[in-house]
Amino acid sequence: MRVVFSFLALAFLFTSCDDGDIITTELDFDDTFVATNCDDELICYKIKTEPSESLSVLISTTLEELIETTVDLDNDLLVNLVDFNPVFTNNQFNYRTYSNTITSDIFCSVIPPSNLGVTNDYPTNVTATFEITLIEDDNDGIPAAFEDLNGDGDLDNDDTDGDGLPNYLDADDDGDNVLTSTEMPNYSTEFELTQALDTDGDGTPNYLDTDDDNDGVPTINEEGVNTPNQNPADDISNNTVGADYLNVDVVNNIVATAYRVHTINQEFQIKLTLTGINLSVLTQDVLEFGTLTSTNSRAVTPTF
Ligand SMILES: [Ca+2]
Ligand SMILES: [Ca+2]
Ligand SMILES: [Ca+2]
Ligand SMILES: [Ca+2]
Repeated sequence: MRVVFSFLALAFLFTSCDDGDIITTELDFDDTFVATNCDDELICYKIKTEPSESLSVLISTTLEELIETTVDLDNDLLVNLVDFNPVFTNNQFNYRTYSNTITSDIFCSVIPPSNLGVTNDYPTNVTATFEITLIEDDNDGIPAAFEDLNGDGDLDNDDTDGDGLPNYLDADDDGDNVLTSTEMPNYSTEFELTQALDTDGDGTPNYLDTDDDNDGVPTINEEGVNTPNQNPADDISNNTVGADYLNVDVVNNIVATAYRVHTINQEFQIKLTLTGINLSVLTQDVLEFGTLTSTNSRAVTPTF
């Protein structure tokens, strides 16, 4: 329903009349857009068929510059967007119609396709305003809401192992070098904390328990079989029982010296609004161009 509403809203934006102007243009583009680096610039565009039309705007930036992050001043394991609201002026905007079917390769191709059959081309200069949001998650199988251990609604102040990574970004919440996803085999979309594995039955689920088998040797030190590789899950003396950190009868104690590398997934939501549109066929000068979602990841290793 939300998408349908957006379509209608966009169509209305371009079909309203003023002072008797006859507006024949009706746009019903999707509310997402595509962005491609083109030389030193970024082209943001959207295309449709039946009829073939395109909207495009060329902006003096790159996708990498838009989503650039910088290390947090208070915690070098965290990052922040350099600019969450960049504005660019004097960008070339084109609304085009075509007689032939078009594909995305009409933009920024070394050899543009021939016979596009452009029937109308409406160019103008616009101001492009971005609103960028960065959402990070450890994708460890524990929904972020359950990583708010003290229930105060603030995800940043829950850090079970004290390594500087709050639990919702920490793929190894208890800091025992066994990934939370490995310690949570019972994960389901209907997640309940009571489903969490608790091998030693001490009331603390494995993913928050630093001695999972309660044998007195911290899980992070149970790396006696292989050369320590910051992964106790692959140290198995008895295949029947499983990894030594879950085997109360194996108590190899190799003192750990490092945390494992942590991967943090990133989702950048990039919303673009164009203003200052000055086209004879349109009366409005503002266009909610749409939203682009870009994903990435980063790796950090907390100080041991
Ligand atoms: Ca942590
Ligand atoms: Ca976590
Ligand atoms: Ca554990
Ligand atoms: Ca053990």
